Amino acid sequence: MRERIAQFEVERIGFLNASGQLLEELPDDIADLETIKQGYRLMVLTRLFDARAINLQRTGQLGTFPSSLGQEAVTIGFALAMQKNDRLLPSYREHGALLCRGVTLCEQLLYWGGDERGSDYQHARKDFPLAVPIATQCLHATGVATAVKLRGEPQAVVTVCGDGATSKGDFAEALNVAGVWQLPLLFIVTNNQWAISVPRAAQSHAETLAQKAIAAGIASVQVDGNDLLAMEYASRQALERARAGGGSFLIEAMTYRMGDHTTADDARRYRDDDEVSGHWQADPLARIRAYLVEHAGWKKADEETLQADCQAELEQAVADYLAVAPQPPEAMFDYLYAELPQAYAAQRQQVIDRRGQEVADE
Ligand SMILES: Cc1ncc(C[n+]2csc(CCOP(=O)(O)OP(=O)(O)O)c2C)c(N)n1
Ligand SMILES: [Mg+2]
Repeated sequence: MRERIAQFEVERIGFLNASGQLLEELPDDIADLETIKQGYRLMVLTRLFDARAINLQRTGQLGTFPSSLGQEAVTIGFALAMQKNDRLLPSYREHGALLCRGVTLCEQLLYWGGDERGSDYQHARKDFPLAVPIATQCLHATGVATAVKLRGEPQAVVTVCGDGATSKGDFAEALNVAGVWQLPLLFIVTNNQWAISVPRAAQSHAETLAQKAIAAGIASVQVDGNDLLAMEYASRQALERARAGGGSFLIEAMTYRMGDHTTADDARRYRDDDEVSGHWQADPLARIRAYLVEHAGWKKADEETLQADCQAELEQAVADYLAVAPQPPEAMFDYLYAELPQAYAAQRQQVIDRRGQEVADE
């Protein structure tokens, strides 16, 4: 006997072509124009922030920084779809989502400047700090989603990781438990085609990354991640479903990392300029701006005002960041434990004593 016992397919969602024109009629419950304008503003601010952060790093005023250039529609699209009390467990390239959640530019600069106070978000108290260890946040998110579910809370949880992260055990384990326990959890896989110097094709032989959810019994879709409308829409549907008890969901967001991996990388050593410049034709900002021009009467003057406002907001944040007095060296012991273990307490005291000695020697 031989019969088909299961069948799977992966759909792709996109509403706008690369020039911002509609590919099909929009669904009735597409985001309203005010939400899209808010999203566009955050995209502009994020792009300016990105460039400024790199300048600060190059002039010794910030630590290593990972650019999100080209990925703004992914990160802002899903964040726009979240409700205030949903919880976010981000990776390190989610500057735009953090902004949307109410994390300030100054807090983000503090974090990338090596100051732990930047992770103590004043407005997004229940969101998690960035996770730099790859894919670990996916497992943390299953814990948070389990707590939400056990408490019977009506919220959903979102976690974000990259294409490279999907090769890690943590990712597979998180998907598995999210499926078994039907957790209210949305996985956003930002497929920006690169994991530092490892291209997507060398990462997995699977045709899509969305299909990795299928084995865990989780619904998934591939979305044009450079289309803000599609990202917001697909994320909102997945979150509504999760909040209503429908279980987890995975979105593979197709985009491209336009910049270096971080300020410590030089991507010209492993990829062609031609490949990168070709992707500018799918620039998510130009695309949604074209949509607003056509459907929301967005004018040159609106654009100029927006750019000037964002620039002023950014410069104020940079000034605030640079005015924060650095913490003393012993602060490095202060943010991991509620009560410092004896061994570390002794080391902390040594740091203080040594500094006292240095001051005395001067
Ligand atoms: C556990 C762990 N292993 C290795 C690294 C080093 N590392 C930093 S970023 C990165 C690549 C991640 O690629 P991807 O998941 O595609 O995310 P992207 O950087 O493209 O956003 C690696 C291997 C790390 N941070 N954590
Ligand atoms: Mg990647």
